[in-house]
Amino acid sequence: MTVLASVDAALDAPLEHWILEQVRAGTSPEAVLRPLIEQGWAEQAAIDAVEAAMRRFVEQREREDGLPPSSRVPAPLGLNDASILHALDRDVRVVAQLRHPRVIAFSNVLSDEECDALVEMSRARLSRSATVNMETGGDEVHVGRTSQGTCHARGGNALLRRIESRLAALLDWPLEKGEGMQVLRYGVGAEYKPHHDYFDPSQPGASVLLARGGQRVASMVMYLNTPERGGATTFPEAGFEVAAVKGNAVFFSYDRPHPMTLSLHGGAPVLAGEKWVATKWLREHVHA
Ligand code: PD2
Ligand code: ZN
Repeated sequence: MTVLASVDAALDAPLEHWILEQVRAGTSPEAVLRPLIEQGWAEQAAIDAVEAAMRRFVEQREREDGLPPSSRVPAPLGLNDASILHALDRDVRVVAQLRHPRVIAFSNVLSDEECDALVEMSRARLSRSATVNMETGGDEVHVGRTSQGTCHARGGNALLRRIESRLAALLDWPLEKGEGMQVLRYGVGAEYKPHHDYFDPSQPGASVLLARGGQRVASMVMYLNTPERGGATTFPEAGFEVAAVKGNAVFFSYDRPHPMTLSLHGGAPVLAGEKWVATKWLREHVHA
C-alpha cells in the first residue's frame, strides 16, 4: 500500500464532500480520519487535509455571505498562557484577556519616565483630534472625538524607537508594520465615541488608506497617566472596560474589517482630571 505522507496530498472531490458532510453531522474527528488512514494516508497528512477542506468550506461560506477575507493578526499569547512576557528590555505583565473580541490588558508596558516623556514631547503639538473621513481617506474633526492629539513619525527619536521596538517584540509584529504613534489628551468631559479602528473597505476613501500598508489589524492603546475618574477604554458589545492606569495598555485585534469581530470600542468620558494615551495601530503590511 502506498503511504501518502506529504502534507500537500489533496482530497478528491467526492472524498472532500463526504468529509464535510461528516463534519456537519457532528461525526467524531477519529471517524472522519479513519477512511483516509485506511486508504493509506499518513495520520498527520490526513489531519492536515481534513483541516484544509474545512478551511476551504468556511472561506467559501464567508465569501457567499459577503464577508471580507480574514487576515493574520498579531497574537502575542494564548489564553491561560504566560503571565509575564519579556519584551526586549522590559517584563510586561498580562492582566486580563478576552477571546471574543480579542482583547489583552497589560501592565508595566511603559515606565513612568517614558509616559511623562511622551506627554511632554506631545503637549506643545496638540490640536483637536481628527477622525478618518472614509469618503475621501483624509482627516476631519468629528463631534464623536473631543480629545486633542498629535502623531509622531515612526522612529522619530530614541524614545519612540525604544518603545516601538519593545512593542514589536511584545506583540511579535514587525515595527515596520506599525503606524506612527498617536498621542491624545482628553480633558474633563472629552471622550472618543465607540468606533472601529479598521477602515471600512466599502467606503470610497478606503483605497487611499489601504494602499499604504493594507488594513489595520490591531490596536495598542497605552495609558500615559491615571485620570482621577473616568476615561476607561470600553468594548460595549462585550460589556467590558479597561481602566486607564499609567504604564498599562490594552491590545485588541480584528482579523477582518467587520463588526463580527466585536472590536467596537470607545474612550469613555473623563469625569475628573485628564487622560493621556498613546495609540499604536498595526497594519497587515509595511506602512511606509
Ligand atoms: O483613549 C482611548 O481609550 C481610546 C479609545 C478608543 C483610544 C482609541 N480608541 C484610539 O486611539 O483608537
Ligand atoms: Zn479606537
